[in-house]
Amino acid sequence: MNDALALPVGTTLDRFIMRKQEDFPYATGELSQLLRDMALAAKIVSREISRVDQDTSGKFGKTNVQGEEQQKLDVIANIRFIRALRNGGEVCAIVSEEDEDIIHTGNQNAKYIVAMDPLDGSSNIDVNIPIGTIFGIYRRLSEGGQDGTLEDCLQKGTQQAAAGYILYGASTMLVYTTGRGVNGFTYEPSLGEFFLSHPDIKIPKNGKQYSCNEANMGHFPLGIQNYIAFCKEQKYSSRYIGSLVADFHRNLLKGGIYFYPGSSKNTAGKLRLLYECNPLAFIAEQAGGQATDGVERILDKQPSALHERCPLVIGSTEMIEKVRKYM
Ligand code: AHM
Ligand code: MG
Repeated sequence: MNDALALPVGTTLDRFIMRKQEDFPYATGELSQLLRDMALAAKIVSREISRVDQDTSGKFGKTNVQGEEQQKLDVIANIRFIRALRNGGEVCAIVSEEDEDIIHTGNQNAKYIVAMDPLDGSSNIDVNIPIGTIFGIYRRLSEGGQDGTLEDCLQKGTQQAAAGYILYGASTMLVYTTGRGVNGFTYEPSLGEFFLSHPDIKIPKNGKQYSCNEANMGHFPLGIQNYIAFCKEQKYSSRYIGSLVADFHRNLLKGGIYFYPGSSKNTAGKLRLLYECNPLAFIAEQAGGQATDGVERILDKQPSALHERCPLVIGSTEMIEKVRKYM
């Protein structure tokens, strides 16, 4: 059954979450609370992004675990999400793009793990172009009463209890799934609420847009190069923002394909399995699309490290199947 059935457009996120919890008589409400905590942090980060001043603009002056230069907003978003999850009490451990090690929240009896990229699309932060937050939520495997473990964090994408993203664009949107369809909520800042705006999102089976960094074409696997040639023959449009959330969101609503393949320079590509590929793969599949690394379904991949990278091909089913033929 889909989550959105019987709930009208305009339903607040809080009410939506509460009503969905009522569908499960034995639900304890912890995942619901966690989702509300994510939404609270999203509102705060949305505000920080839209107010451009010296506290929020520009470089932070340090590099993160990936060796990438951090922007002030990367750091602010990381702090805000961690704080919301720590105070919310439902998460024992967090994996963040901005931190090398597992972040233990001190909530040792909490049941959930969150893997997140607090602010994705770093190169677009200071130029008023859409950026996003990506998150995947897992149930811990270890017993409560202690910190979450590495094993808790290195679960396959199939084990996600929920996943979502926040898009900070012309409007701020929260899109998430708990494995019963995908629903999108638009933030109304004057009211401080997310409202259901995109119930039961289904990605079109086919599309006419492809998104990749074509400057890297010469380093892509031959199969991908041939697929791009096919897209051009078909007169598809090339649409690449360079913010994964924004590119994915457009393709989700309109039909299309995004790829960041491995290359001769970086065989595993650029994107991170735990907090970029897995959450979006869960959403894509729940919306009727697909996600693969070119060989294997993303959600079936066994992670071996917190910040492991993996090639990503994601979007409309017929387009992914076509790429597979080329690969
Ligand atoms: P980030 O997590 O450092 O922001 O990197 C991820 C981003 C994605 O949002 C985007 O699709 C990709 O990197 C763009 O990379 P490139 O500039 O190589 O095309
Ligand atoms: Mg990222």
